Amino acid sequence: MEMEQWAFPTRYDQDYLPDPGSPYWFPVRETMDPAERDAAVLVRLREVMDYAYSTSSFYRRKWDAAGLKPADITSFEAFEQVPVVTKAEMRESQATHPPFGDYLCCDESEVHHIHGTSGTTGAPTAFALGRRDWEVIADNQARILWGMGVRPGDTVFVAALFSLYLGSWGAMTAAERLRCRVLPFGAGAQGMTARAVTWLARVKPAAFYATPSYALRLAEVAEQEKIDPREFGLKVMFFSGEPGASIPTVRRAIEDAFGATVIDCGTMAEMTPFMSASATAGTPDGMLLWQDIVWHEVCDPASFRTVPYGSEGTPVYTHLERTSQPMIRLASNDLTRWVMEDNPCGRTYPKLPDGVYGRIDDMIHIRGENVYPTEVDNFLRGVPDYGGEHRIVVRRTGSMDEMIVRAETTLPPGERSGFESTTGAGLQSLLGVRVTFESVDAHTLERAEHKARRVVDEREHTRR
Ligand code: 8LQ
Repeated sequence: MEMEQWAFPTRYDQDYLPDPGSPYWFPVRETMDPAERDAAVLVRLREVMDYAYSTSSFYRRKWDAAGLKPADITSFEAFEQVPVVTKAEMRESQATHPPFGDYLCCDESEVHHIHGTSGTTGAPTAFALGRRDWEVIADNQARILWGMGVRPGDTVFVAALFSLYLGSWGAMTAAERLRCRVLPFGAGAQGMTARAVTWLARVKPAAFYATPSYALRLAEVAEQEKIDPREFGLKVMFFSGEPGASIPTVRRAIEDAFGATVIDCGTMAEMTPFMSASATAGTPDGMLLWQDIVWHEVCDPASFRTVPYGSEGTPVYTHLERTSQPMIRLASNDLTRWVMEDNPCGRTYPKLPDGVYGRIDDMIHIRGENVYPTEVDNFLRGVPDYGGEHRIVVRRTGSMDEMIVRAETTLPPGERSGFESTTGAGLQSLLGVRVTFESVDAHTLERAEHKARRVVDEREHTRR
């Protein structure tokens, strides 16, 4: 079967646009028999590995040590033996081969954008994006935006940080390729959220991109400004960067506030085109894995072999088109569950029905139980009189670990005892651990302008 513009190295026709009536950008690729698609991907995996092996000492060293050659990859079973790449290895490679590491597979003169981790601790990692790669990224993400229902001529409002963060730039370049009007508004500067409200009300864009936390923040500020966010007239809101768009109560809160379709997307900045995991207009829940753009595996976190559909594991990602810093089996350290079922939109991709629910490192281990911070978020958002923000504090008192959930409420101080006892008891039965629940006034906990950080684990300090 002929797949549209399927080649490596990749170069897409920059003038191509689908038939206006088509829900698909590339109808064949998106709806083909998954087994046939996988067969094409397997050949591509060998090509990408061949390319990386011949252009980077990083991959050569790594695969030589594992005793494997690109030509050995004749099955997915063989591919699953390829050792994963970790963030620590990339940091190490960049320390010894600054600034891009010896996994840069193209000439430095080809680098078109530099982005990087915004991590406040430890050495930053630089992302080098090649000139041709940037064009291919734009094309792929335009294709995914098309799947979300965004169309040429639509105004796309980008309300995320324009800095090292790749999310905003990735959304912008995708919208440009789709022949949209982009409003690269940004976020994070003093007073900018109130101005975003004004601009949204004036411009009435069709589409909006941000982190889910920031969309909720924006809705609060709009309310303070006496503007109903539904008046913005948004059609599609797409999110990446953190869990939220697939957390049921968070998703509902955004849908209710803005009256728009909420779409979850996003893998990792290193994996740009990071939108390769994304919902669509016809399958708006969860995220589809667009396997012909990036190869997504969900793996056992110890063996890094794929788990069967229906099971939970950690995503491992492989670029199929990048020639600058191709990631081949990048370990995400996130958690998800994948399924293969008929998607209402007709795309034959596997799906993450609950999105990515968090990072393995962020899971709280307390008294033999594992607590996902997203479970707490989901629960609290469903509680009447919740004020919209909370913190989870874990500390050690004597020899016991203690978990304190501090949540905002809109109730006045004298009328909170019912709220406190029911919410505390509800949390305790949901999580299976003892919880000390406290309430605080609404609008007193700081809101995230980017990705929310709600867990304060004081035991980390005790250990050090
Ligand atoms: N992460 C990113 N997107 C997520 C999602 N939709 N659901 C749950 N967790 C998500 C530029 C893109 O937004 C990707 C991005 O945020 O890249 P970063 O900054 O490298 O952060 C990657 C991490 O964000 C992932 O590993 C997830 O934990 C989270």
